[in-house]
Order: sequence, then C-alpha cells, then structure tokens
Amino acid sequence: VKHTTIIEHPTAAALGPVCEKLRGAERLLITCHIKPDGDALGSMLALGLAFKARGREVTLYSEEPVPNLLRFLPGADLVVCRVADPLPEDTTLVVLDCNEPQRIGREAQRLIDAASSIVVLDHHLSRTPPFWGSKAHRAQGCCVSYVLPEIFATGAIVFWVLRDLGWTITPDVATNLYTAILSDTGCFRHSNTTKSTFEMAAFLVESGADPHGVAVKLYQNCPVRRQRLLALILQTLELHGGGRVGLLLATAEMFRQAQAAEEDAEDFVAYARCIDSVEVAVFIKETQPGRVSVSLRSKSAFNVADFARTFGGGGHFHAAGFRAPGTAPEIRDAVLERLGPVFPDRGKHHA
Ligand SMILES: [Mn+2]
Repeated sequence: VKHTTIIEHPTAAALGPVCEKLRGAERLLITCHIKPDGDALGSMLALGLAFKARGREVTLYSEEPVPNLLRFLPGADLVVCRVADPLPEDTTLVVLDCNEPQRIGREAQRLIDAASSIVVLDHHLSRTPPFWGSKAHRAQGCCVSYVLPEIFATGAIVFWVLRDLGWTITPDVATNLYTAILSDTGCFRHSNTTKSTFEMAAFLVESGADPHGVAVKLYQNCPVRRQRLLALILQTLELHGGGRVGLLLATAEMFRQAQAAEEDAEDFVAYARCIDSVEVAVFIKETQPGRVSVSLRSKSAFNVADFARTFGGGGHFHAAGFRAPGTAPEIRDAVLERLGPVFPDRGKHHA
C-alpha cells in the first residue's frame, strides 16, 4: 500500500506524550466502555492488532462480549471478558472511547489501581478534570490522556497514534478503523463528519478496508427479531413540545414478546430523530425489569450530554445517554418533566 494521502492532523504535538508512553509499553491491557459499539471495539482491535504485530503482550478486555453484529471485526475473537487478578506487573492500561472510569465497568478501579501507566484516548465530553489513576499515578506522570470532543471517532485518534508511531496500517487494522469511523459518523451523516473524515476513510480503503463489505455487515445483517421489536416500539411514538421532542419507548414486555435482547434495539433512537419537526429524540428501553437505558439525540443547539448528566449519564453534545433504575414509563415521565420547560407544549402535534 502506498501511503500517499496526507491527512490533516489537528494536534500532532499533543499526541507526543501518548506515543512516547505507548512506544515503550511491552504489556498492554486495552479496554473500552461498557456496551461497546463499532468505534469502541474497532479502536480497541486496531490498536491491539498493531501492538501484537510488534510482538507486544496485549490483552483486549471488554466487560461484555462482542455484540453479534460486530463479530466480523478482524481480531474480535481475541476480546476477553475477564482480566487476570492480580494484573501482571508493568501493565499499561489503555482506555479507548471512554474517559470516565465507571464507564469501563465493574473492574475499573482495580485496573486503574494496578496499572503502572494509563493512557486514555477519547472524544466524549468529560466532566472536568477527568479523574484517572491514583494520586501516585498522577504524581509520577503515569497517566496520559488525550480527549478531544471535536474528533469524529476515537478510531481517528488511534489512526493518528499509529501513524505517528510510524506503524503500517494493515488491512485488518484498516477494517477496524474504518468500522469505527463509519459507526461514529452515522455513515458520514452526523455533524462530526469533516473533510478529514473522508480523507482518513479513503486512506483506510487504500489500506485494505472494504466499504461495501463493512456496510453490509453493519447495516444489512440484522436478525428478524430486531424488526419485530421495532414494530412494537414504533407504536409508542409520542411528540411533545410542539413536535420538537420525539420519544420512543421499549418495555421489558416488548423485549419478551419479540424474543429480543438489548443489543437488538441498538440505534432505534434514530426513528424518532428522523422526524422533520423533532429536535431532541429520546429512546427509553427497559433492558431488565426495573432498569432502563436512555438514548438521547439532538438536531439543534440543545446539548443532550448536559441533559444526560442531570440523570448521571453523559456523552456528546448531539448524542448522549444514561442508565437509571425505574420502569420505562417512570423514566419517560421524569425525562419529559425536565424537557418541558425547555420545549413547552404548543398544543399541536400530539401523536
Ligand atoms: Mn466513539
């Protein structure tokens, strides 16, 4: 592969400490956020495969198994759901697509305490300053974080790291990074999509990623139960705030009826977001009886990350979420109560 394309690197200097830390790392534990998506897993696998190819000892850890739809990713079978206890000495913990420890899951604190170094690469808005590592870690400068919310995907940061390290992007690495970018830009449609997104995608295709192959695996590959679940969920559509708030809801009973699982409802918030009048889309799913997961999307100047934070969640300006105890109808009422003052009803558009 000829590496001819020049991809703008907005902050090359800022990545220096990250590359320095990673170049010297012989043993890595790479992880990402719970409910791993295409960007989280694509980034993790790309970085993991690149380090394995350099003879490093690499563990790829996710609290939850790789979702069915992402099992096609090269290296997906390397992902483990358990980590050695105690952690081997001199382990560099690399956290991708996540900058809040609790988003790693139950093992977060143990891994942070046991790691000799920590590297955080992410593009989510963070509570400032992000907490990482013990006081000892921070005193020794062992924790390096690179968090840029304006970057379209964590996979892009991984791409720049590999490029700055001077390592070749193999076809398997390219496929993982391409998937990361395609996922997090919503197929190059979200507001985070830039010229450099397309340049990077082009470079990855040149390096061996197959755009059609990845698209088919991601978007034309769903089990029929997903469509049956969607049919039930679409019937719950409500509009509020003069049509500016669109809300969909999935009860535990709907999951049971469709014999579907949480991962089958991935991205259903898009069916509320795509409505012309909707500025804020809400999808509430009761994943287990009494436990909900809420997805929020914004098409306007309303910051859903801030909104999610009032419920203990977080995310991006235009895409965020939270988890909470309660039934889907209870959380619906709570969400609408807090959105009400921002989007007052104008007495129209009630579905
Ligand atoms: Mn991401």
